[in-house]
Amino acid sequence: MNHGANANIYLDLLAAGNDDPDRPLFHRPEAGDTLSYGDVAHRSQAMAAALAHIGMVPGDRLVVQVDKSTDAIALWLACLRTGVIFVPLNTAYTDAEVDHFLADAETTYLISTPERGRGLTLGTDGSGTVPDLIAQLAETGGPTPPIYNARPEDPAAMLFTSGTTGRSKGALLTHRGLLTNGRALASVWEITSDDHLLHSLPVFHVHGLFVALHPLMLQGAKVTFLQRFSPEAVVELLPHCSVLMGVPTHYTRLLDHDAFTRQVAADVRLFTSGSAPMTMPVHRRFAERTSRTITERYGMTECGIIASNAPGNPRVGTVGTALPEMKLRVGDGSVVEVKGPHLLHSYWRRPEATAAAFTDDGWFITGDIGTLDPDGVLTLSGRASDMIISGGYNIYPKEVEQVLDRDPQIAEAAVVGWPDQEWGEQVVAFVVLNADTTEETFRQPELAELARFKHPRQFVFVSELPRNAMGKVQKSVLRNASR
Ligand code: MCA
Repeated sequence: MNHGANANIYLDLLAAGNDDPDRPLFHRPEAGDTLSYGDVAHRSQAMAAALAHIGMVPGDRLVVQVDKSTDAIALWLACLRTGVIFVPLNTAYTDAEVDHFLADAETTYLISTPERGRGLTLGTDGSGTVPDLIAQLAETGGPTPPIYNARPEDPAAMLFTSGTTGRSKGALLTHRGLLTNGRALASVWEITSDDHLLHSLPVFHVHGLFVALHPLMLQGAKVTFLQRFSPEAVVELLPHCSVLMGVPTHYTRLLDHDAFTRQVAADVRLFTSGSAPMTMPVHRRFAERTSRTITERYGMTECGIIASNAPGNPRVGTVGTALPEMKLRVGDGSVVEVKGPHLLHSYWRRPEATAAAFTDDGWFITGDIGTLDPDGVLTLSGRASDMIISGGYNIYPKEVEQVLDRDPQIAEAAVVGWPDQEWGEQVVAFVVLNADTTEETFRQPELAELARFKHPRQFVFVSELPRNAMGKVQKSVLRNASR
């Protein structure tokens, strides 16, 4: 759609409501109601007025750590409307972790849950100081700010990621990048206004917030919006839906649930999986149970979705071909490199990190290892970095090691991922104890500053860590110790 000079993706995401404000957008099974495109536009407009009221202006960063709700989505849309950069954070992050991100984003604007009570608050049920402010402004009839006139390259959101290096950086994602990615996905996945997505992903990551929602909203389609993933809820609601997007852990949990049957999956035309590799046994079990295949796709916070299989005919074990407008190649050390309009603008205030993330000829270095077949089909085989992916969450070993190294019982520690049936990988800490600590006296280290999903599930005691001639810990030896 052409909105004159304004490249704000807000206009595209809610365009379906222009002619038909009553068109359903979010069906909310927990609340037992449905919000239309018009309702969501109205709510985001009221939230935009609230953001303007507290003094936020285009380019300001708003850190948001709230539980999943349609109001959280309205807040994302409100940020687009006002030109404020939306910075969503995992709800599992501790206050210490959030403080780090606030400092890095150079902002004091924070919206948290009513339970945490930090900054302004937004609950899942219309509670919190943000809804209170909206109600107050509605009474006093304050002004509604105009829709921010965005240039295509303006940042819309900032998502923290450690890329391949392990140091947290804010990836600035642009209006153009999000729009081209959303449109490309709608095209490759053949999303139409008749589609109905079952949404059970968290909305603080690119996957649940952009990959899942945008292609559907751009097409004026409908979304059944679950507050959290549970196999029971998915089994109940899936028969009414045509699309399900998940991480491999969602699919293993569904397969472990007897009520997930062939009938439940029968009318779903597209199952996608990403954020972590799907194993062949899970693909096989899924096909046996449902006679359907899971469409794997490949993405990254910095790039959105890079490659995907097509619905219906996925080449199982591959992540498909590059999306329209994206280019793929395999560079030095078999590392996958990409180019195209979806890519991040830059890392927030880190020009060196931005420069280091690209090759001299302008390709983004993903850090994933892969091969391209002559038809351009990409198969991933691993990562160049030590990053662990557990249940679709990225975990950086260094961050955990730094906390373990401060424990007086520990001389040194090395953290790796071991294969795990449910989580894909689980966090394992190899620990060399100090002379005055034994395996018997060892107590669980103090890890309270780290989100719980980063905590080691196992401690393995060793007398020394394996090192190469340069003195570098050989993580591959520790990873292979699980076999
Ligand atoms: C929760 N726990 C975890 C994880 N999630 N442990 C390891 N890895 C995890 N991912 C732990 C909690 O710390 C807690 O442990 C216990 O599990 C229960 O927590 P709860 O929140 O109730 O767990 P859950 O609801 O069962 O969550 C599991 C989940 C969730 C549904 C698989 O992790 C999830 O939805 N993951 C999707 C992630 C995702 O969307 N990633 C996209 C990023 P304790 O009891 O010890 O406290 S990647 C991306 O965006 C790119 C672009 C891409 O390609 O998609």
